[in-house]
Amino acid sequence: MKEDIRIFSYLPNPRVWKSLITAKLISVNVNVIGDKPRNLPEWLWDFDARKLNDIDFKDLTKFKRQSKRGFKADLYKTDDFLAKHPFGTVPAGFNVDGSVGIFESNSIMRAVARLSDDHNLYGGSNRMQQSRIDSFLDANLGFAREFQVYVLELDELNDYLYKRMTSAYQFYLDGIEKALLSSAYIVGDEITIADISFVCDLAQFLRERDNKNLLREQGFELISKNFEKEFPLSFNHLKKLYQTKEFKEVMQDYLEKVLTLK
Ligand SMILES: N[C@@H](CCC(=O)N[C@@H](CS)C(=O)NCC(=O)O)C(=O)O
Repeated sequence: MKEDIRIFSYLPNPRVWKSLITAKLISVNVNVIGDKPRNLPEWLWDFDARKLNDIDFKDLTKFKRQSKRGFKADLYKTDDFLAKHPFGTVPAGFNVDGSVGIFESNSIMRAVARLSDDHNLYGGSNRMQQSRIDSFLDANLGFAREFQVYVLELDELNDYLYKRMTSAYQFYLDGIEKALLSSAYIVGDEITIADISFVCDLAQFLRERDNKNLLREQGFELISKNFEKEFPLSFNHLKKLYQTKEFKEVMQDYLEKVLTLK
């Protein structure tokens, strides 16, 4: 397969789906390399990422790094990986020869979108439209970072975290709901990467619903309990996009358990 962009990550990962859906819509080739989350501590994090064997582990102690977010075990990241990815996170994107690292899932998605000229997924040649798309991507990251912390602390929640997450959720979806009042898509009348990022991040958040009992045991309700009624335009938008071919092929049945899709 011709490779336009390489991504190393744990899999499956909704943050990687942003790039995969974008790539499908514009026929760009994204090569994804990775493994289950629990196996990534047994991988060498690098452009040429590979699974380590027993001998490697002894040789590679110099690459052993304390994990920072979302992993408990130590991780093996090469110096070159950290030069290309200074925050040391996955998904980790690379250009074809590995000389440029692209991090943050929204930015990797933008890099994929930029690889094709004849489409409007990233605003075409309209720079103001591109900037408006960027605005939504930044808003998305604010929401996504908040729920990353929430999900990682889900079995040891406290009032402060719960309130922060509730307010980030309300803030983000209020904005999306308003945007969808005046246009069919988040930015304008055609799909853009702002919609793709919205679907992947919101879908990941809605899997909060898998943890209803865990929340109850700690005296909390699902934050997304009334999502469908409270944010009907966002719900319909999510549902419509999730059911289109390119999204379905990548996301498969990710939302079937937590949303009524009829
Ligand atoms: N906002 C980032 C989040 C990336 C992130 O935080 N990745 C974590 C795993 S969820 C990571 O790679 N941690 C590496 C470490 O702990 O050293 C994105 O969208 O790409």
